[in-house]
Amino acid sequence: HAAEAYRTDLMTITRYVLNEQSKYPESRGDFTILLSNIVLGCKFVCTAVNKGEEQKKLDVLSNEVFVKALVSSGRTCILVSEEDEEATFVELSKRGRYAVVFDPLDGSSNIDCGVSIGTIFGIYLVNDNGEPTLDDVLQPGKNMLAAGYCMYGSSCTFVLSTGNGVNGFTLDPSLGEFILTHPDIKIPKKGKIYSVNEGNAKNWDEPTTKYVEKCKFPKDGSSSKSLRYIGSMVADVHRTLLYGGIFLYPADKKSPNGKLRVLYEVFPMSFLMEQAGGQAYTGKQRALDLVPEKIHERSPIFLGSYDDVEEIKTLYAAEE
Ligand code: AHM
Ligand code: MG
Repeated sequence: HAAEAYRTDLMTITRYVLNEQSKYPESRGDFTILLSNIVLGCKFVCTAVNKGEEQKKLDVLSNEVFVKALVSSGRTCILVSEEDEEATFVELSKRGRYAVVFDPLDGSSNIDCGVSIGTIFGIYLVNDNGEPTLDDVLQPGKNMLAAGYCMYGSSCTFVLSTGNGVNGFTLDPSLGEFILTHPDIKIPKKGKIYSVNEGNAKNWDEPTTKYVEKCKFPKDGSSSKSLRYIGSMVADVHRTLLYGGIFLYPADKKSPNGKLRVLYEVFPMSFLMEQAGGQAYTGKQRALDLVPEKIHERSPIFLGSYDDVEEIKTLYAAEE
């Protein structure tokens, strides 16, 4: 087992990224520095979550920690956070080549009952001629250079893709380091779980309704799927990535664009799914092809195992 090999030869996340970057002769080590600042923010949030801080405080604290760590890294030019209405443009003296989009603490309504929550992020490389503008982040998700999340659960897990597969790292609290524990994660081609807020069913469109009906009452002799829904995207997506199946946050009559945000929820998770061999679809197109017009834009999303997402695509195609 590959993870076993690292028991004494500790593959920390920094070492992993340095190895990856050494494949690119033009690499200047900037990405490694940027990522270690994201990791620092995640370690802070992990500790704060474990101390049992209340939601309001944690939301604000987490955002501040990430913004400060990212700006001081000297490697960023634009930041988009779910917590801030406007994008942050980094002052000239601290400016670097990367744009980072993130949700510092997603699923935070779950904090007070101890359910797993997480940080989600995506990274773009920005053209460094001229002033950075919003257009530098209003790019399709397929242009992301890297994406990931950190889940604050029974252990603290960091899942990362730099566009070359997906790897999972677990925080070793005694070392204060994320160690590679889940090398080269691949999502099962087909799963046995569907994950959706069924309380919204009365407002769903036809394809979503048909799909969920099929999960429960399959007519082709296959067995029905199990329903698992935590209501915390990082936890629901993490389970989907490891066990397979499908996660849905569809459009409905009340929310025609669903609930989840394109830049820092839909894109990073779609990027990871594709990198793990799965798919991500909006109901109209491949999620990573979407071109956002606003930084806090929302989109419906269906992501997970290749075959399961293929089924929902077929149902939407039949509608047209
Ligand atoms: P948040 O950014 O306000 O925390 O909301 C996002 C969360 C996701 O983690 C989760 O997938 C979704 O909201 C759950 O929504 P719902 O409660 O409508 O099922
Ligand atoms: Mg969120």
